[in-house]
Amino acid sequence: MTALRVVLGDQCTAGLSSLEDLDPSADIVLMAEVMKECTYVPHHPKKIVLILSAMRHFARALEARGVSVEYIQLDDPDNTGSFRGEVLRACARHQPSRIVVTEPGEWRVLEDMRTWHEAAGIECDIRDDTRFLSRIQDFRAWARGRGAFRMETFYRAMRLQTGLLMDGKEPEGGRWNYDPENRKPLPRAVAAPPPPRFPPDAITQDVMALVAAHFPTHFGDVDGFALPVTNRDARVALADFVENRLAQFGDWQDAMRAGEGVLFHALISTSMNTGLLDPLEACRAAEAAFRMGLAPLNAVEGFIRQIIGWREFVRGVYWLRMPEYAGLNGLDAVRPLPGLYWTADTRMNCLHHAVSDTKAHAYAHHIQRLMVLGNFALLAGLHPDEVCEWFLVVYADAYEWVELPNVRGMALHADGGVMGSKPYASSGAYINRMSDYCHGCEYDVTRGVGEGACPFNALYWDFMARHGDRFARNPRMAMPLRTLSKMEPDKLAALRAQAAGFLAAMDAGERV
Ligand code: FAD
Ligand code: DLZ
Ligand code: SF4
Repeated sequence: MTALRVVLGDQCTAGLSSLEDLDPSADIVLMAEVMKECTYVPHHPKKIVLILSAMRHFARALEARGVSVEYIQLDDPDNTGSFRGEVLRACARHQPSRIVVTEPGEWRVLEDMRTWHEAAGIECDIRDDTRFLSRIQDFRAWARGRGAFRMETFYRAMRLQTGLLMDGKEPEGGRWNYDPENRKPLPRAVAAPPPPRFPPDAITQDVMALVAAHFPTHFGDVDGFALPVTNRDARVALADFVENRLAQFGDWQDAMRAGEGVLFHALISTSMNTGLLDPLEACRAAEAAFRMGLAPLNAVEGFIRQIIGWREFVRGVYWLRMPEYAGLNGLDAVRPLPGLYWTADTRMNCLHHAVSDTKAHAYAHHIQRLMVLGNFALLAGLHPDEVCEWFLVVYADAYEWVELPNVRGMALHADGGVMGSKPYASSGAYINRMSDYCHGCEYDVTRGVGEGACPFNALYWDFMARHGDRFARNPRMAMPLRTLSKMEPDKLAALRAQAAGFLAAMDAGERV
């Protein structure tokens, strides 16, 4: 009785639920590089390299354990180009009695998977993804009956569930959340140790050549690819972070510096999202560093919160609210995405660096994504569909389950406040405080109007004026709205005219 066990590109995990009861003497694992997954959005070439190389390494690791793996390469002439096509082709070849698969990370793939059983005429067992700490049904049960549910409440439940940083039933140190201590600007004298690089082996080099040949027009390139593509390397990357950057992760978590994209961040999202690194293992390694006195509580709590809090929470929101979540546009934003998101050709130094880093590395850290790229999109009223697609394309860690709530919800506030109780809107002052971008900028961050004034300032007040009524009853928006209401009408009019002029120039394709 052969089972066909289908493993997707972001499921490169030895303990995957679909492999749990695998019988090596009878079962076949199917892994397929398919054109549809490479092009449903035109992914950054480094993202495609990461996934295809991780798949090839994982297939070898399974074979080394005696598992029969049917591995279909992208340029196989018989490759049908889709999961469905490859599953049906494998069923015709092997006549399995059933298909076993772990639920995917994207709604569109789940929809497709649900048709496999009928198309193949055999049972298709779609199993829970146990790599997450909170199952989809657990999150649903937790969310039921809560009008507004917040990450912080969920996070506390996850701390209790995992026992991470707990002192009995109380949080370690007496507080659940040390975020207020994690917003320090980075002094010039502080240097961040560079993260380790994982030079491509022969398998990765083959994949790089394949990807460079097939996707020459995609944003970015394969050059300099150095991400972990195996479980072993992902664990080396984690250990390096814990040893060299974790202790300062908290303090400088929100800081940005021109030319240094990673700073004290962990650079492990690509590994966790591809299945190469266990999120709980990452949290336990950080907790151990705290217990040994090697990293302070604010850093370790902050890191653990990102993983068992935010990462699990966004996935819960995604599966709870799909498919309608993908269409939400709560602030009625309609402006097309400007070309500068692809070219980095802008006078705004912060955006120039955030886009350039993204293009070079398929990575930008959280604050670059939220407070520069996302903030600008929010203030300028860019259409959520276009912004979401951009974020899905450009980051090596992007899958819809994590990208969509972060972009449509957290950054664009298009979900009516599910992901955040207030929009993450800010003027240039925030970027100036948290980075050195403004020093090298053609614009003047201290000015709101006139030639050379920082666009973020006028756009911020224009945003507040446009949406003031919507946020009037939101206590977290009281302060900026009070300032707005006290503003001289002439001053506000000048700021709004400045914003309108800037947006018109941007829409006309001028270099802004
Ligand atoms: P660190 O800053 O070192 O954090 C450690 C880990 O915490 C990350 O690896 C990640 O797994 C987790 N984490 C932190 N914040 C979040 C969050 N908000 N949501 C989910 N996990 C989080 N993360 C993705 O994995 N894929 C995405 O497509 C993605 N898109 C984003 C888009 C926007 C607009 C924003 C604001 C955030 C997005 N994030 C996304 C979250 C976060 O920016 C990245 O997880 C992080 O930058 C990855 O780098 P790191 O491993 O160095 O993270
Ligand atoms: C993102 C991606 C890419 C680029 N290519 C493949 C592939 O060729 N084969 C594969 O199995 N998976 C790939 N993936 C990951 C899938 O898109 C991912 O599994 C789904 O989006 C569900 O999370
Ligand atoms: Fe960005 Fe404004 Fe600072 Fe320039 S001055 S880097 S546009 S925030």
